[in-house]
Amino acid sequence: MIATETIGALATRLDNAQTYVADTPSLADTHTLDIEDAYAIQAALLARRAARGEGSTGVKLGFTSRAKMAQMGVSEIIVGRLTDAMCVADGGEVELARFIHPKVEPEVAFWLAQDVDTDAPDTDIAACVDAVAPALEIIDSRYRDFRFTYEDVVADNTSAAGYVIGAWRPVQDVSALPVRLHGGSREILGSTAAILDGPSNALCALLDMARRRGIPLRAGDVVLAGAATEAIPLTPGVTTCEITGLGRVSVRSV
Ligand code: OOG
Repeated sequence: MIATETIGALATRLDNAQTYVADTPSLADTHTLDIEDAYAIQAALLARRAARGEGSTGVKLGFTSRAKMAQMGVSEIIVGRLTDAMCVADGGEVELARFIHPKVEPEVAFWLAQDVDTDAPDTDIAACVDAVAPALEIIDSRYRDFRFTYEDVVADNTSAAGYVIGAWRPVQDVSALPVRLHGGSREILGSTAAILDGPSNALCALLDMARRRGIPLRAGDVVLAGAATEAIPLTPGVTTCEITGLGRVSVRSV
C-alpha cells in the first residue's frame, strides 16, 4: 500500500485533470500501484467530488466485455462511481468542451429498488432490481491518449464522465438484444450478450466486487452494466443507442 499522502496527491492530480480539462500521464509512469491503492485513490477522488456537493447516483462497471478484457489483458471487471454531476437527461445536451477526449458506449442500465445486503451470503441482487433501460455512457479518461494500466483506470474512476438513461421499463430479459450505436459518421452494431454473456451476469459480478471493495449498493442507485460494443468518439450532433425491445436513448453534443 502506498502512503496516504500519496493517495491524496494522486486523487488531486486526477481531479484537477478533469476540472481543468487537461490530460495527465499514466500514474504508473512514476508510481507502483496495486489494486488496493487504485480503489483507495478512486475513493479519495470521489470524496473530493462529494465535498463539492456532488451526490452519489450509483455505480458503473467496466471491462465487462470479453473483447475489452482481452484488449487490456485482464480477467476482472472494474467498478466506478456515478454522481449527479455526470447525469445528462435523455435527449439533452452536453458541451464537448467539458471533456478531454470523450468517447461514448451503448449500455444497459438497472435501477435498484431496494438496498442490496452485501453482507448476506445468499443475496439475490437481481431481485433488488425493478427497472431496466437503454443507456449511453460517456467515458473520458483523464490519461493522455487513453494510455493507462488496469490500476490507473480504476484510480481514475474507470474513465466515468457522463451518462444518459432512456425511459425505464419493467424488468425483462435483456440477455441477448440487438444494439445499435450511432453517432457522427459511425454506426456500430452489437448485442447485449457481449456484456458478460448477458447483463444480468454483470449484476452478479457487481455484487462480488461490492462485497470485496466495500461498495454500498442502495435503493435508488443506477447500475450501468458495461459497454455492449466498442466505444466511439463523442462528436458534435446527436448520438443514439437503440436496443431492440428496450428502447432508445440519445444525447446531443455541442
Ligand atoms: C475504461 C472504461 C471502460 C467499459 O464499459 O468497458 C468501460 C476505458 O476504456 O476508458 O466503461
